[in-house]
Amino acid sequence: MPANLPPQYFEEEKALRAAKTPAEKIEVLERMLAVIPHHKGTDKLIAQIRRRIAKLKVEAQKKRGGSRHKDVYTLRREGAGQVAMVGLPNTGKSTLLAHLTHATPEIADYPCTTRIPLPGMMRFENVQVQLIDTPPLQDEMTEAGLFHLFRQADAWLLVLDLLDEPVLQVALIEEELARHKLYLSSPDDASQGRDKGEQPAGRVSKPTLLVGNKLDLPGAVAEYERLLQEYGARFPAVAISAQAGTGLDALRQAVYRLLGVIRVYTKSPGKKPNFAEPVILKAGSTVADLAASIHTEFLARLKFARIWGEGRFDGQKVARDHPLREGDIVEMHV
Ligand SMILES: Nc1nc2c(ncn2[C@@H]2O[C@H](COP(=O)(O)OP(=O)(O)O)[C@@H](O)[C@H]2O)c(=O)[nH]1
Ligand SMILES: [Mg+2]
Repeated sequence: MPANLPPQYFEEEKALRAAKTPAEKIEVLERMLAVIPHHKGTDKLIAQIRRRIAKLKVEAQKKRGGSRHKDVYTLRREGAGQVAMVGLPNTGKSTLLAHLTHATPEIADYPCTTRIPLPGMMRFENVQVQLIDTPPLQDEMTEAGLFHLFRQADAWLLVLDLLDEPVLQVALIEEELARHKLYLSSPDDASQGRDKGEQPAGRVSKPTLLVGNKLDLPGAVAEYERLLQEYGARFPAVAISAQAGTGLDALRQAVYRLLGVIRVYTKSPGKKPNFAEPVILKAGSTVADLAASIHTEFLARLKFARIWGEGRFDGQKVARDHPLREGDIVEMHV
């Protein structure tokens, strides 16, 4: 056993002994990986845990009947980011996915129609964002894999039924997620440097948007106002009717903002930029990050860039560490 493991590691060891199903064990092992410091002394332990996860995944699949070739809770990220819906039963998650994407989830007025996650691509302007419809959160019935999915996503949409005590729903969701060391993060956390995604103690916090749904029903507006009073200072929020399709443009925009990314456009000298295909980068990225996202070799050869954008001289020559902004057009010179 390598020295200097944090106390959280030993907490997770206890949790591992208590875990029953392969999926639960996988979740705990993943949290362990998140708290182990990376250095020479821990290489072996990390490798061991990874092997154990791999074995458990095979076991978990066999348990489900072996017919499924992949873990339904692990979805490959596509587009500008992966956003998971989180909510109690019947809040309108599947209706929302059907309205925003080409996916065709099952929708019904009884709980738990959605049993496995379903992804779809949502368009916002010239960007595609991956939205994932999920089974509802509900106490012991929720499969551990769902929390794995939440942990992997870039951001969360809390889909709330405005006519069913939305304030209470947020509190319940927050409590349930916290049990799995998952936390809702506000834009404030990010600006104060508190939100680093993976934090110590296997904690993960994700940018969260509150989505008050069923705005078409009487009484919904007043409930939305109560929700804002309670949580409006902590989280961005939108009110929508997934069924009637109202408020969806504001929702698309809010989802894009939630991702904390910027769009930039590349161009070749003497040519027009390609506005149809933005390059998506984390906010705060530099010219060098852009070059690296294209090809590592390209980064090595990069000498300087010219930039067009708001608050810049057209074609201004900048160095590789120059920070980029939303909408910048960049011409790279090698
Ligand atoms: N009035 C109204 N009903 C909605 C709205 N969105 C969903 N519903 C209804 O709420 C029920 C649950 O919807 P569903 O999308 O299956 O919820 P999920 O369990 O969160 O996926 C269905 O009967 C939907 O027709 C909405 O915006 N307004
Ligand atoms: Mg559903």
